[in-house]
Amino acid sequence: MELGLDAKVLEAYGFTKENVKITHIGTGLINRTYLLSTLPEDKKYILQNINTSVFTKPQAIADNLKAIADYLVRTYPNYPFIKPISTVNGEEMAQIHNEHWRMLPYVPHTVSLDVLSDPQQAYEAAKQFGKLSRLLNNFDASILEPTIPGFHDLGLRFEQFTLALNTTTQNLKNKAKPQIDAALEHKYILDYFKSYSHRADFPDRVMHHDTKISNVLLNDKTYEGVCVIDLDTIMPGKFISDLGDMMRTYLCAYSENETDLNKIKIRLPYFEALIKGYLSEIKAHLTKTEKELILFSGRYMTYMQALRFLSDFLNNNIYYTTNYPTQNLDRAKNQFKLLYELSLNEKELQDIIEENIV
Ligand code: GN1
Ligand code: MG
Repeated sequence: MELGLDAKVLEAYGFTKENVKITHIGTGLINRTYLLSTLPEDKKYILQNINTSVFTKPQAIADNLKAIADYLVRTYPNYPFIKPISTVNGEEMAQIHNEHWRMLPYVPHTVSLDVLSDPQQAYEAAKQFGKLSRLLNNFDASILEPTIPGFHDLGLRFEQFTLALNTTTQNLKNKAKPQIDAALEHKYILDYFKSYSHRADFPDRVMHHDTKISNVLLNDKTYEGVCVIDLDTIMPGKFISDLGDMMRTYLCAYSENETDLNKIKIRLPYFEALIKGYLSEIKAHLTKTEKELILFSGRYMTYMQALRFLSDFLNNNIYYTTNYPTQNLDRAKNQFKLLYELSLNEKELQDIIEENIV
């Protein structure tokens, strides 16, 4: 069948290929996502194939989402938490020929953006991620199972980079020489994090772990935030993950795929909006240590993503989807440039934080 989608997947959810129209949507690098529209009445659903070489424990995703959904239904019943729709047999996922599929409700009158074109969008998105963490502030994060163990553990990512460096070819090493040097020079970011990680007021929280703008649904007319999506990596983590990944992905007008490094600049109004939106939800719950690490969160996540892209390049592009052989190296260059811009603007950024933290 077209689009690599077996008819049995549709049958698991009570559809046939005659009564639905399927289109490939989304820009994720990991899972495959489809929009399914029923014929003739045009009800919409999201159908996703879970990449089980990345998410090796799809059951953990299902269990986490169930635990959180049950909690939110009890505590904040009006919150639109996007939980999977069961198969006709009452299962949380459909397993077809070793592939895992799930179906999600389609939220009408919403849009998901790939790029931000107005600081207000940063405000709304950050508010949504902050809201999710606020609503889950009293939820026991330890009952969730990490769906990707060590996902945002910079120590692990540095080890993986070292391993890639030790096992790659001389040719790839030569190509990536400046970025390898940059990776080693920035190791102080990891050391700085380690000096904080054992503090008592640096708790594990429920984090989304993938706060890119396309993972927030906005109202299609007012652009107000509605809810967050792409919930595979909701799991225990540190506060810096979500805020830091928003800095990494919202502050520059160009994405991690941009190869013209002159375009990699930081937009201060977006930073201000992001800080205001996030803190409007979560400020009252942040500890002293977390507040101290607000600006650092952007560095932490940008450095980690640079390491991840660089490692994948050295590993011959086995993880991220790429369109050309040096794309992961280009992405790493882009992220190191962003890291540089974060340092360059440190004073202005910290001033904005100080104004909004009181
Ligand atoms: C991956 O698949 P996608 O685009 O939602 C990755 C994130 C990276 C991102 C970089 C499970 O997310 O951690 O930040 O690519 N997700 C996983 O674009 O590795
Ligand atoms: Mg994702």
